[in-house]
Amino acid sequence: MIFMTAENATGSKLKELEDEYSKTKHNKATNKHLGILRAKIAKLKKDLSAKKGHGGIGFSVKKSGDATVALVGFPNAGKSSLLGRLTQVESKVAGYAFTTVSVIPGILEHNGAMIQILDLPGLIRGAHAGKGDGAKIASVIRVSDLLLFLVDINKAEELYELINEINLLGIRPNRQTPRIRIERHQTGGIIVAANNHKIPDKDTVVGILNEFSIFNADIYFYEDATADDLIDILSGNVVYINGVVVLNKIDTMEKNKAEKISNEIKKKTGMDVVKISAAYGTNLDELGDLLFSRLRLMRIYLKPKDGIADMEKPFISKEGATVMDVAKALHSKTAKNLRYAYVDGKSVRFRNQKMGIDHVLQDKDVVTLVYREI
Ligand SMILES: Nc1nc2c(ncn2[C@@H]2O[C@H](COP(=O)(O)OP(=O)(O)OP(=O)(O)O)[C@@H](O)[C@H]2O)c(=O)[nH]1
Ligand SMILES: [Mg+2]
Repeated sequence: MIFMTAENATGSKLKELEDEYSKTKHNKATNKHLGILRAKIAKLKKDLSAKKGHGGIGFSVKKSGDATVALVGFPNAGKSSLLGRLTQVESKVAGYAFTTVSVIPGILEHNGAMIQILDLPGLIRGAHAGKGDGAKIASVIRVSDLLLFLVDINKAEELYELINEINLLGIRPNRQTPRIRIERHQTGGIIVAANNHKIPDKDTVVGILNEFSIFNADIYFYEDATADDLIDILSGNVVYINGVVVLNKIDTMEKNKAEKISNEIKKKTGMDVVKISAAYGTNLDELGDLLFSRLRLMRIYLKPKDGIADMEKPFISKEGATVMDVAKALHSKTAKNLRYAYVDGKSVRFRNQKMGIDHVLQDKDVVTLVYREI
């Protein structure tokens, strides 16, 4: 006699739905059906991961520094070589695949910022379906601030497979959380408000909501959205992280050819692309600049009231930070006594302009904080 656990039953139901999904032809007539199938699949996955629980499935890694970047790539792309070049950390490099088997962190110091770089095992095709260490790798990727897609320029087309795999793991590079709001009620059915935005037809929206056991709700779309965007919001375990593309091993390719490949990727994906050689250390400064700006970091130079600014050691802050944010990060207790600041740099029109505590600073501003005398 074979006993089936609830988890097993959900798993086989999932397999059944995935099979049906892959067998169904995609066209206008099957759109709604496919949308609802995807919703069913997402709901089952959500139930499954809730049962398993998230604790303990990932590699353990402690975040440190001002921000964290995950190296994402197929085996042999050169992730460990790059980590070794960017940081002082040595991660085993070898001419065969699957050399790295756990997470190896290093710190890149660039523009005064400490950027944590995580070397990860190579991702493989089918990782989302539980092949290799997919789930563990995904758990680390999910908590990082930026994805660095590393591909061997000789196999540049693998980038698209890599992005696809990442999407299937519930990670959406270079996307924002879809602006959809769902207000649940006791009665009244489903009411859709889309204000002329392009969204799936009402039947599909209702069908998807029903799959997640929502039968009474007002749903507001604040922008164009697809059935998948709605499913992402409902399944609640999708993350939105920016990514950059790094083409490695350019030492093995003629310059014009490499340029052409890089331009094509830029055009197709809209992502920033840097060409490097991890083996020879080519263009690593350019890569550091890109990481710094895509992490939305900025340098603030602090100047004492009657002294000179420390141009060696900037205070690292996040884009959008105000004078008050900097004061708080420096010293949370004295921040309440902050009165104003003198600011020099891109965010002001005059030199040493007197600005209020809500003034938004910019990269490389020189700031003198003035506190109330107590
Ligand atoms: N020519 C050339 N070879 C490189 C470059 N970067 C890495 N390699 C070689 O590519 C192979 C794989 O490098 P690794 O750094 O181990 O690759 P990985 O992505 O960490 O591989 P896994 O840990 O197996 O996923 C090694 O033989 C490296 O010497 C480069 O810029 N140019
Ligand atoms: Mg490696």
